[in-house]
This record gives sequence, structure tokens and C-alpha cells, in this order.
Amino acid sequence: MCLENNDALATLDSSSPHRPCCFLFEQSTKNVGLSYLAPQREKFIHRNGGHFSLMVTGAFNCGKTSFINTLFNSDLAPVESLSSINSNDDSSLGLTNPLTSLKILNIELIEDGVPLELNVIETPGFGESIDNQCSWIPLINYIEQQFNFYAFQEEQPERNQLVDSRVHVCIYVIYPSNHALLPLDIISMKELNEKINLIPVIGKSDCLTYEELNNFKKIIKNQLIENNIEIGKFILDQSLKSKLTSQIPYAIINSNEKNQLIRKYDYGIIEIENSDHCDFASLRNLLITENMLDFIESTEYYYESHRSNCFNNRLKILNLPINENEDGLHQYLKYHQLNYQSYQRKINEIDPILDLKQKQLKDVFAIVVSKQENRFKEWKKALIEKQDELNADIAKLHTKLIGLKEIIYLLESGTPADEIDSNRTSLAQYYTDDSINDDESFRGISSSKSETHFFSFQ
Ligand SMILES: Nc1nc2c(ncn2[C@@H]2O[C@H](COP(=O)(O)OP(=O)(O)OP(=O)(O)O)[C@@H](O)[C@H]2O)c(=O)[nH]1
Ligand SMILES: [Mg+2]
Repeated sequence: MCLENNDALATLDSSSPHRPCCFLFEQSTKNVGLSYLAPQREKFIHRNGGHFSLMVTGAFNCGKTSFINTLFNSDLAPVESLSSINSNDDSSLGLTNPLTSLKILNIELIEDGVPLELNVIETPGFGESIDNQCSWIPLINYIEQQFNFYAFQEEQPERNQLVDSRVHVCIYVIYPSNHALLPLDIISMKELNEKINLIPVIGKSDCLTYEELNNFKKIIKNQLIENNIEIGKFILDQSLKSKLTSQIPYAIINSNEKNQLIRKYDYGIIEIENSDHCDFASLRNLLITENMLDFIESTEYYYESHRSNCFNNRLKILNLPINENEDGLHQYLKYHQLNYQSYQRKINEIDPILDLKQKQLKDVFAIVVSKQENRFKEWKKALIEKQDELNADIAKLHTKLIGLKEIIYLLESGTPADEIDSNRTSLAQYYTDDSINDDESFRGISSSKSETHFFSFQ
């Protein structure tokens, strides 16, 4: 054994009192057994097994279920056996249903005596509805729920039987369009990447030629960079991180033969594990053979980040001052002084689904109001037209009345019948001229235009 730095204890930096000094056990000396830590860990995992939770989402009908079965080379996920945990039906409200349902499969796999408790979460029909702007929300809600569920268990007095349902990796299947990512893909991946290890893959990549596939991979990579989607941000192992960055998006092809990793066509066969045919083998190595524990480890960082945001938020929502120097116990006490209901109410106020429904109801209301306004406008127009018609009738009657009054006047003044026609024109002018309406000689047969409206022939 050799002490690499003999003066280490004496010269220990006082500003970092917990920094350990380094001892190096040389080959020549008899070691104390630290190198057996790895086999110890192996034994531990052999005994206790592992637990892995995988979410598979993305473009509908692009081979999500087939991928799960191909990945574990068995018929794990016949769609009917998956239990639905979330179905939202707002059709009674007349609203479009933008939500996705999740299906979960819990299964225990054993290989060479090593058990693995596997959770697979699939999202059949993701992005299938007309309005998909919120399709990603149920996925985020589910991931956060599992974090909250874990945090809640940690707060309990007994913690030796923790149920860990936190999701470790999300495979996001992209439609092999060879154009660009859809807005739904971008927003979903952006949101998921904030919460979880995200791995984008191109589904059914046998639908593209090699050239198209390489081109599409470049487009996707650029779009991920443009949208600040940094894959594996909490992966500590830098070599793994750079492997991930260089290999995404993985192009996958799924098997269509029972227990065989091949895809058969009339004209030939694709070997799923052959790296010249697709990236399935690299992805499986990454997920299972080589880096499963890395993903499980980095999930702790996502969990920590969620947990700290969550606890900070509940203080913020309640308008509690956050004092950086205050310890957790004080923050906890403050939180519990406040009414849980007011917290819940405020959470509802910022619930994006509620917000969306409110917007949809406002839109429906605006449509109803504008329809009613149009109806009123049409009624008003019809009434004005009717009024104009009546006014025209009144004007005609008025002219007729003036003519009749003229004849009466001429007859009463003893004008001979043959002269009446020639006098009528000048008299008509006289009666229709408002300036002479006050003339005494014509009182009693008033022809004022305004009075005419009330004139009765009876
Ligand atoms: N060409 C080709 N077809 C595939 C591939 N994987 C799956 N399919 C076919 O695509 C269809 C849909 O496969 P699923 O695995 O059910 O797809 P999904 O994404 O789970 O579908 P939803 O859950 O309904 O969104 C099936 O007919 C599969 O045989 C693939 O790699 N290449
Ligand atoms: Mg499916």
C-alpha cells in the first residue's frame, strides 16, 4: 500500500474539509479486497434483480407495440392485454378530445437467473385525434405522478418497502416521412426531454431507402438542436452521452416472425439485428445490455429536479417567501401551516387541460353569440325594408289624397268640370308646398306632409 500524498492530512484544504485524500493500492502489495466491489454488486443484482420502466410513445401505427415485442423477442404486448389507465371522454361537452390514453404492462422477466421487473407504458392512438395540441400532457402527467408517488412514499415513516414506478426511458417513435418532424413531435419531445431520458427513433425505417434514411436522420438531428432538445442531459458517463448524441435517431425495423428477429417480405428478409439493415441492435445494447443502469441512475437526477421544483412551486403558489438559507424542515412546516384546499385551487388555475377546455368553451360561446348577432341583423334589415315599403305606400296615398282634395276644392268653388283638369296641376303644387300650409283659406283640408300620416279616408 502506498500513500500517494503523505502530507495530505496535514495540508488538507480548510475550505473543503470533507475532501478525501487518495490512497493507491499497488499491484505488488496485498490489496484489501476493494476490487471485489463490482462482483459484490453483481451478486446483489443477481439476488434482488432489477427494475426497469420503459415508455414507448410517438406516431400512431408506427410499430410501438411491435417494437416492445421485438425488443424482448417475445409476444409481451398483445394490445388487448394492456390495461387502460386513462381514458378521457369529453364528447358529452361537445369538445374535441385531445388526450391520449396510456396502457401499462407489468411483467417479470428472468434471464440466466437474473430477474427483471419490467414496466412498459404504451400510448396507443397518440397523435391520432383531430386536435392533438395536448396529446403529450397525459404522458407528462403520468411521469410526474410517478415522481410524486415516490416522493410521497419517501415522506412516510416506513420507507423500506418503496414501490418505484418512476419511468426511466422514453422511446419516441417518429413517422418515417423523410420530410421533417411534426409540430406535435417537437413539442412532445421537448416536454418529455425535460422530465425523462428521451430516445428518438424512426419507426418502420424499412419504408425509406438508405439515402432517404440518412437524410431524414440529419433533418431530425438539426431540428433537435434548433429546438434545444438536448438528449441525455443527466447522463453522467460522457462516452455514453456522446454515443447517444451521435447515434440518435435510431432507425428501427420490427420483427414480424414469432420468436425470430427477422422481418419477412415476399421478396426477401431483413435481419433485425444486422447493423447494415437497421439500428435495432445498437438500441437494444443501449437500453438493456450496456446502459440500463446508466439510465436508471440518471432518472434520479430528473426525479431530484422534479422534486425540488415541485416543493419550491408549492411554496411559490402559496406566496410563501423562499429563503435559500432556510432548511427543509422550516419550509415543510410553513407549507403545512397553509390550507391544502387553497393550494389545490391554485393548482387547478394553472392546469393546462382546464385552461384548454376554458378556451374551447369560450370559442363555442363566441360562435353562438356571433350566430345570434347575425340573426338580429337580418331581422333588423327585414324590418327596415318593411318600413321603407310602408313609407312608399304612405307617400303614394299622400299624393292621391292631394289630388282628391284638389278636386273637392275645385268642385266646392264652382269650377266647371272641363276647367278642373287644367287647374289641378297648379293646385297640386300649392298643396304640396309646405311654405303655404298655414294659409287660412285652406284650413280644414290641411295637406301638411307630416299630418298626412294620420289622415283617415273614412
Ligand atoms: N413495414 C413495417 N411495418 C411494421 C413495422 N413494425 C410494425 N409494423 C406494422 O405496422 C402495423 C402497426 O404496428 P403496431 O406495432 O400495432 O403499431 P403501434 O404503433 O403500436 O400502433 P398504435 O398503438 O395503434 O398506435 C402492423 O401492421 C405491423 O405489422 C416495421 O418495422 N416495418
Ligand atoms: Mg400499439
